[in-house]
Amino acid sequence: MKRRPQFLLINPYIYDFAAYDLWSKPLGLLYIASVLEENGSDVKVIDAMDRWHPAVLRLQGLDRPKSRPFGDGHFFKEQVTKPSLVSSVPRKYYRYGMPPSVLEKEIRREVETVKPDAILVTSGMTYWYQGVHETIRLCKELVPDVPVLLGGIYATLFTDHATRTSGADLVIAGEGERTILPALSKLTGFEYTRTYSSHDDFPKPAYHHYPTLEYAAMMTTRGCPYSCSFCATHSFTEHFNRRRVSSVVEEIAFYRQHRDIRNITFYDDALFVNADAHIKPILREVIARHIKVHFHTPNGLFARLIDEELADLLVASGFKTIRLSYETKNIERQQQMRKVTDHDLEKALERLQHAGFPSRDAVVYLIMGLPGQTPFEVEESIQYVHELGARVSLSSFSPIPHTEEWNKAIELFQLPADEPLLTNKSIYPLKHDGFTMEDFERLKTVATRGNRRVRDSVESATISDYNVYA
Ligand code: B12
Ligand code: SF4
Repeated sequence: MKRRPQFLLINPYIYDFAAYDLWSKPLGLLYIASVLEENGSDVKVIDAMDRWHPAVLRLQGLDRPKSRPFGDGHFFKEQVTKPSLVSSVPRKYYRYGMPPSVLEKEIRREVETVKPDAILVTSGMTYWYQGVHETIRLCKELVPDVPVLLGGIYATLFTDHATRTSGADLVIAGEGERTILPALSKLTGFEYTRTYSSHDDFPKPAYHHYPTLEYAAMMTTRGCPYSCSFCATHSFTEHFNRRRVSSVVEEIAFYRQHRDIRNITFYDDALFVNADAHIKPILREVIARHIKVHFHTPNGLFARLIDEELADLLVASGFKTIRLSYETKNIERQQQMRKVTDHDLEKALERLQHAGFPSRDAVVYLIMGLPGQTPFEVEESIQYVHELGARVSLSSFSPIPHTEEWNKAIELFQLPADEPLLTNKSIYPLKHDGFTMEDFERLKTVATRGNRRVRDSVESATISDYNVYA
């Protein structure tokens, strides 16, 4: 009988100035896990960022993590010395998730039970690459003859850096569901013949690797039809595409019925695009089938696309977290970005309020620190959002490779083009001479104080202030 291929998949721990489990799951790695399983392979997953991991709970003397009512919560963290490159940033630096010694034990246990044919490591934000490199090093120390493959966001946006410095045997950029089988065939000699023609063909992400799951992240679309100057979405998925309504509803129902999941978060970049053919029928079906879940959208939604019907459906189907992209009050910049106007934002908030979602519970994303932007512009934008009765989440701009703003920032601020650490949103501000660090801190305080005023303006605010970026 033929031996089944064995793979170990790892989501590394991270280093950062701040991090929070805002419904964070390594969704891409879980898709790859299920593709491998569907094609006759055995898979083990170690998620070093799982707050429910027994080894991480043991460290803290807990039997369950302290989550908030919707399943989000703080990661386990330990303060560490800042890398010299970022030592001038006046903030503390932490490692979040499973400590390296614990990860080592977990890997050791897995590879001693069954030696894998390959280890697949994912990578999140570009500036989290240290944890990725350390994880690969660990794997190479423990099982030097097992090939390590690296993919994910860092691997896609800094492919050359990852190839040169990560220690992985193979770095694969972009979506992995279609590329992983041919790559593994070549590397291990196993024969995989299956090809996937559309996103609807992909099996459901492999959440069965989590014994306890408080929430699930999902994607109903891939890519985005717009092309904002600071966004790298096109590097992952070239063309926007939607999954079938029935397959999305099936997935939501599955999580509710088979895993008792009550919180679902959408990772889509463009959830509301073609709403009449996509999100509206999905939500109508969720309502008709009485699937009782809370929906959350940590990514900014396109305010212009929220009409009265969509606002009603969002409220009736159980949306609890709604974050809207607005970015700035500066009209010239709004036109440049071709995104959202004041009118769009006002209408969206009005329609949500009318449908029963109070403006004080909506969070509006503003961008801070774009090349050419001034602190005054940001302050004016904050004030405007607060006047509309909504809360603000400030997203510090950081340049991302393969975007228009990256080219501008590299030139303007003479940034080294090959150091992912400097793409951290807490570091870039130091390079921006239009903003001082004090400006950033002051604006964050203005936003937080205003948010508190908005929240406290009515006694029964329902969503707590989780401005993780502040
Ligand atoms: C969802 C999301 C979030 C979520 C959290 C995601 C999480 N898992 O924790 C939230 C909303 C919290 C978030 C926050 C932020 N985000 Co974000 N986010 C995304 C988004 C939209 C989707 C990521 C995702 O999960 N995709 C779904 C899965 C299916 O894809 P995937 O993980 O990439 O995996 C695929 C491939 O990479 C590959 N793959 C993955 N692993 C492996 C392994 C192997 C071996 C192989 C072969 C392949 C492979 O195959 C997978 C399947 O196709 C991306 C944009 C995008 N479209 O990618 C931005 C993105 C990653 N975010 C970005 C940014 C800027 C941010 C913020 C900094 C915004 C801000 N200014 O505050 C914050 C930072 C948060 C922090 N703690 O520091 C940037 C990247 C920044 C960077 N320098 O890395 C992106 C690219 C968007 C952009 N603007 O261009 N984000
Ligand atoms: S910022 Fe949003 S709307 Fe703009 S290209 Fe990226 S995902 Fe699309």
